[in-house]
Amino acid sequence: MARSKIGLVGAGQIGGTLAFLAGLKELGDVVLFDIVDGVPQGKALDLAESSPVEGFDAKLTGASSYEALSGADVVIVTAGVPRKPGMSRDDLIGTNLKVMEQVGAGIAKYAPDAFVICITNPLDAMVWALREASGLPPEKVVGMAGVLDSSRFRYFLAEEFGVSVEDVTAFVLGGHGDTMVPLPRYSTVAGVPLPDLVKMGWTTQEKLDQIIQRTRDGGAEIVGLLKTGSAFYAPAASAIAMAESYLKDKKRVLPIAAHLTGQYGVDGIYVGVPAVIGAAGVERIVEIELDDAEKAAFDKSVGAVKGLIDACKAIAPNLG
Ligand code: A3D
Repeated sequence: MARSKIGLVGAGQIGGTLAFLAGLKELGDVVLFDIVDGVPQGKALDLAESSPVEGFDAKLTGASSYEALSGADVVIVTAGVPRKPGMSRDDLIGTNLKVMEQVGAGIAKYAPDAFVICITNPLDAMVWALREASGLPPEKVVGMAGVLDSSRFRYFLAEEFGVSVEDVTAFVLGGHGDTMVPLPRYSTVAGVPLPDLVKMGWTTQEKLDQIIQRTRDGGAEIVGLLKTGSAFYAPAASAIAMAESYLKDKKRVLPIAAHLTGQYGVDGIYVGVPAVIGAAGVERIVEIELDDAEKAAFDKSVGAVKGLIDACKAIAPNLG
């Protein structure tokens, strides 16, 4: 059986880390594409030279033309610009929307059968634009945000409780970052929901609220420390989990930005919800009942995403 092919559009901080993780996990051959000539080629060669030491077999190549994506099974998009201190994700719209239009056309031409994972910010609007520009089926185009947001939440909770990160699960809904909606009653330590853990004295409501706020601000915390760009290790690991579930038909239930068609009362836009990812792409959206407070927070998040999409439509009326 031929190896799978993974196309990475954008060979920056996240792109390089994606290539390394895809190699280490032997998910398939990797093509790194970027508009800056030399960078994808250099990173691919450097990574390939690590393969004998790490013991993985994968062909890693760099390219400056979309043709290199031909026949890709998975395409992960990080092309565009990241934010710098003082910028919000939404400040990136002008630049990154144009990039999504180019990338969408490239994918439509050379990799129309791929499962596409968008990481470029502002995520929920850029994945919508990428889907529009590519014309691919909505179940084959998704955004990575929830896996990262919930991973940050899980990490902070595991630290607070002094337990393994593996035994902490988290359920998040909504847009990426500032408007994400964590659902404590569906987030657990080994199946015990967070509100029960508060009752059991494992933590206080106040501490839990602080952790939720730190999770929402998780991206900004890293931007503030790095000063030259944004997080890349955890975002790359999160997208690789999604790619692996598709390539191996694992049917993992992961929080992703998915195209909704009426679920949660939302139609025609991308919002973060838990979904089953398997060989067909997004195979099922997990729709739970929300209480009034959760619904209000979710609606606020959806409103923010709609605002960004309207801004995209104003800049690029050909989309949508
Ligand atoms: P960076 O290291 O700057 O890499 C971006 C790469 O895109 C650069 O190498 C550019 O040369 C390349 N590029 C720019 N325009 C094009 C184009 N038209 N075609 C192909 N390549 C192009 O950034 P990064 O890797 O740190 O971040 C990439 C994106 O991910 C940014 O938009 C970030 O804001 C975003 N991001 C999202 C999350 C989420 O959780 C959603 C987390 C972290 C970063």
